[in-house]
Amino acid sequence: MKTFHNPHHAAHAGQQEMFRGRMVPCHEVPARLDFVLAELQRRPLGALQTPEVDDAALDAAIGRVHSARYLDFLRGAWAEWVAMDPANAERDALPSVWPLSNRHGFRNDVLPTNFAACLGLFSFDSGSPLTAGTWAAARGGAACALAAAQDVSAGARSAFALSRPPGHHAGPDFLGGYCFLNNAAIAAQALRDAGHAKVAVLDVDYHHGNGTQTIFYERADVLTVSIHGDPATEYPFFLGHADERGAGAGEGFNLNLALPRGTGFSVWHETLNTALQAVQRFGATALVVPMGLDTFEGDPISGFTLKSADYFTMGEALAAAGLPTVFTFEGGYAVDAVGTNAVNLLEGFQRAA
Ligand code: Q9C
Ligand code: ZN
Repeated sequence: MKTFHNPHHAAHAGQQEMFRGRMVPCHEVPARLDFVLAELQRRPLGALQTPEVDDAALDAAIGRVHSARYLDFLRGAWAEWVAMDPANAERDALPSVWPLSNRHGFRNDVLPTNFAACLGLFSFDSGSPLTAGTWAAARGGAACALAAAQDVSAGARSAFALSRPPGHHAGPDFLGGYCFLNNAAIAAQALRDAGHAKVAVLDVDYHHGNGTQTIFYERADVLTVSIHGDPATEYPFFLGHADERGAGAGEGFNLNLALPRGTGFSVWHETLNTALQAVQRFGATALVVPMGLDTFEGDPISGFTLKSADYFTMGEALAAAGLPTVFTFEGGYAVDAVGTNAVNLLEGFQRAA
C-alpha cells in the first residue's frame, strides 16, 4: 500500500492544552508522525509519497464535509488571533467561552465579530490549540486523505493517509479533540463521489469518532461504526452511546460499540467482529478506517490494554472484510510505540489482504 504523508504536519505544533485546571504540554506532537514515517522506512509497505492533488479539487473535497462558515473561520483564524493583540503571535489560540450549542438560549446563528467568541463557537474543548500553521497542516492532511481515496478508487487495495493533526473529532462546523478537518470523512465522501455506492467508516481509535458520526448521521449511504471507551467515563463524553443509531434517512446507519475502561484485546477483537458483521450486512463497497493507536496499553490518556502484537491481528481482521480500504492516522500518544503499532496494523492488513 502507498502512504501519502503530510509535508506540512509539523507546522501544527501546539504548546499546551488545558487539563484538569492547568496547562500541560500537548499530547498530540509532531514526533508522532515522524515515528510512523521512520518505521515505514524500516519496514516498507509500499511507496512513501507526499500527495499531489489539484488545489480546486482539494477545496471541493473539504467543502463536501465542512461548512463554508467553519472553513472561512479556520482559514483566517490565526490572522484574526494576532490582529487581536500582536503579542498573541507567541501564543496558541484556545477558546474560553462557549455557546453550549442551543441550550440556555445562547445563539449560534449570529457570528460574533470578536475572535475569542468565534473560537468558542467553533470549538468543543480547550485541548485543541490553534496555531500559526494549523490551517496549512490540516489542509495538507485533507490532501493526504483525498490522494489515498483517489488511489483506492483507481483500484489500489488499500492506501494510508499519514497526517496530523488528526481528524475524527472534527465535525461539519467544529474542531476539538486535537482535530480540525475530518480526514476520514473527507476520504469517505471522496470514495462516494468517485462512484462507491456504499462506504463504511470503522473507527478503531480509543475515543468515539463524534465528528464523523455527526457528519454522516442522517445519511444511509455512509455507515459509521465506532469502537471506543464508554463515553460515560471517557472523552468526548457527550456522544458515542449505543442508542445513537442515526436519524432520518440515516436511521440504522450508525453503530456505537462502547467498551469499559480496562478492556483488553480478546473483548476488543470480539467487538471488532461485531463491527465487521455490520459492515458486511450494510454491503459496503469501500472502507475507511480512522486508525487510532491510543488503544495501546501504554497510552498516557486512554484506558484499553492492547499490546503491540495485537495490532497485527487487528490488521488481519480488517483485511478479511475484503474491501478497498483507506486508513487515516488518528490518535496514539505513547509516542515511542506509535510507529511500531501503526505499522504492525498495516503490515497485518497487507499480509492478509
Ligand atoms: N486536554 C484523538 O485521539 N483529551 N483525540 C482531553 C484535556 C482529549 C483525543 C484532555 C483527547 C482527544 C484524536
Ligand atoms: Zn483517540
